[in-house]
Amino acid sequence: MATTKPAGLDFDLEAFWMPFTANRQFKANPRLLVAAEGMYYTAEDGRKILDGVAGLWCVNAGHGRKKITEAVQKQVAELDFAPGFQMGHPGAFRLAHRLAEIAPAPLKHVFFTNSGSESVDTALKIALAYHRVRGEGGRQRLIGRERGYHGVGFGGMSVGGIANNRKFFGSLLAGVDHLPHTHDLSHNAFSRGEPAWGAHFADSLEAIVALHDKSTIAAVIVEPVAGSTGVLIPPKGYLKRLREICDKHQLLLIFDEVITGFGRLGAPFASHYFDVVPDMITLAKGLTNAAVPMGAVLVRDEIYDTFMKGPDGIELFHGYTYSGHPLACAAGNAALDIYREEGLFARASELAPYWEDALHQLRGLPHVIDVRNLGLVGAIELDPVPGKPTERAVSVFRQAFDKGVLIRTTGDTIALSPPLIVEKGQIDQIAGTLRDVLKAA
Ligand code: PXG
Repeated sequence: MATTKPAGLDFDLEAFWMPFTANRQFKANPRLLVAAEGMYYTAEDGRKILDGVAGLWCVNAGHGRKKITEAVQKQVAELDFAPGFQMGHPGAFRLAHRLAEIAPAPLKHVFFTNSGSESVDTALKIALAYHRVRGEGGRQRLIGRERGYHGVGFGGMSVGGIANNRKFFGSLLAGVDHLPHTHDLSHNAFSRGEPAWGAHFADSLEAIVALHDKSTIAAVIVEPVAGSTGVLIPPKGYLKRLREICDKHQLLLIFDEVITGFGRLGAPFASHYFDVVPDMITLAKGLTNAAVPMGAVLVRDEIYDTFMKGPDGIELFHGYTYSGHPLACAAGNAALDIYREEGLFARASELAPYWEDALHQLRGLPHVIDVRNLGLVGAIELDPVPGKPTERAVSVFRQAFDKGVLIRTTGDTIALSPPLIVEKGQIDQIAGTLRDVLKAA
C-alpha cells in the first residue's frame, strides 16, 4: 500500500498498525508530533500546537515536566527493573502509600497495573474473587453501562457499552448486563455542570437486580463522568443513588476514574467531587502524568482484609511482570509531588467557572446542539451531517489542528480536557479557535 514518507524519515509508515486510527487516511496525510513542552506540542513542520486534551486526557501537569524526567532518568540508572512477584522495591511501596493518602477513605490499598484496560480487568477479577473468597461464589455477573468505555481487555470490552468496540470480538464475557446511559439532550442540553434531570436512570439497577437476583451479581462499574463517548456528565444525585442500590444488595461499586482521576474535576478523584465512595477505583493516565505507562486499582480495606484472612500463601492469583515497575513508580511519585506542590487539583477547580463560561459562549454557533462541562472537562456536541456521522466533527478536528489547537472528537462530539496548568489566555485560544472553525462549518 502506498503511504506518504514524511520529510526527514528514511522509511514509510506502513509497518506500524496504529491503534484506534483510520490507518489509510492517516498514512496518506500524516500528522506527526515530535516534541512537547508545557501546554504545547511541536508538529513535524515546527508548528506549535496547543494541547486541548492533555494528550489523551493524561498529561495533567503539562508536558516535559523536568521533575518527572529527572526522576525517571535517575531510576533507570539506579534500578531498571525489579521482579514484582515475591520481591519488591521501595518506590512501589512509596507510591502505593502516597496514593492511599490521597484516596477517599477507606480505599487504602493499591494494586498496580500498566494501563487503564488492565486496571479495569484487575478490578473485575478482584470483585469476582472477593465474593468467592467470602463464600458467595455465585455472584458472577458484572454490570456496566451503555456508552461506557472501560478499555479494550475482554473484561472492559464486555462491561463497556460501545458497539464498535464489541461487535468484532465474539461473544465476550458471559453474564454481563448494562445500565442505560444518562445522556438525553431533550432534557439536559446546555446544562452547566451536573444536569438537573435524570437521577432516576440509576433505578434501572433495581430492575436488573430484580431480573437476575442479587445473588448472581458481583459488581457494577461506571465512569463517574463518561469520557470517551463524549463527556457524559452524571445527573445530580445519580451516583449517590447507584451507591445506595449497590449497598442494599451488597454489589460492589467500581468507579472507573482513568480519566476523572488526578484533578480533572477539580478534586483528587471524582469520588471526592461527587461525595460518593465506591468500593474500588481504577486509575491510569494522570497517575504518572503519562510519562511512563502505569495503572492502579484502589481497593477498599474490607476487600483487601477479606483476602488477607484466607489461607496462607498467595492471596490473589493475578499480576503483571511490570506491576509497580520502578520507572513508572518514579514517574508516579514525581507526578504526585508536582500535583501537590503546584496545587493543581485546586487550580482546576478555580479555573472551572472560567472554562464553563468560555465553552458555553459557543452556544448558538452553527450545528452546536449541546455544550456541557464539569471541572476542566468539556464537550461540544454537533448536529451530524445527514447520513454521514462523525464527518462534521472530524472536519472540525482537522481545521482546529491546522489552526494550532489539538482537540479530540468522538462521534460528532468535540471533547476537551486541557492539562491542569492551562492559562486563561489558552482557554480563550481553544474556545476562539473552535468559534472560528464552527462559524465556517
Ligand atoms: N477506562 C477509561 C474510563 C478510559 O477512559 C481506559 C479505561 C483504558 O485505558 P488504557 O490505558 O488501557 O487505554 C480508558 C482510556 C478518547 C480516549 O479518545 C480515551 C481513552 C483512551 C484513548 C482514547 O476518549 N481512555
